[in-house]
Amino acid sequence: MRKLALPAILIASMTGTVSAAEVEVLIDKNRYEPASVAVKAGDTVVWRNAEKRTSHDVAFDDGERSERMMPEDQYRRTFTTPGRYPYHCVPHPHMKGEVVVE
Ligand SMILES: [Cu+2]
Repeated sequence: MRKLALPAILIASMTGTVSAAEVEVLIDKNRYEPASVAVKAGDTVVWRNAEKRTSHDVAFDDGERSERMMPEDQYRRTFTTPGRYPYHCVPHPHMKGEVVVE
């Protein structure tokens, strides 16, 4: 049986060492879960509103802010600069979370 050569692009994707990760934060019962996540520079954090009927948002101290998220809505932010990124929910100020980028 003749052996087929793999396309170069497939080999590159199999051996690539640069792999940005995606980390999920659920929003449920008026909490971010987990409230604190640690990621590496280049990673993306995805917030998903898992409530049945409550809308939330994600508002960072640095000014970045999601749209109002209805149930099942998602918001994603990619972090390229190391640091601490605290955030809260504007309609529910007691809801707080933090992303630590290493
Ligand atoms: Cu909220």
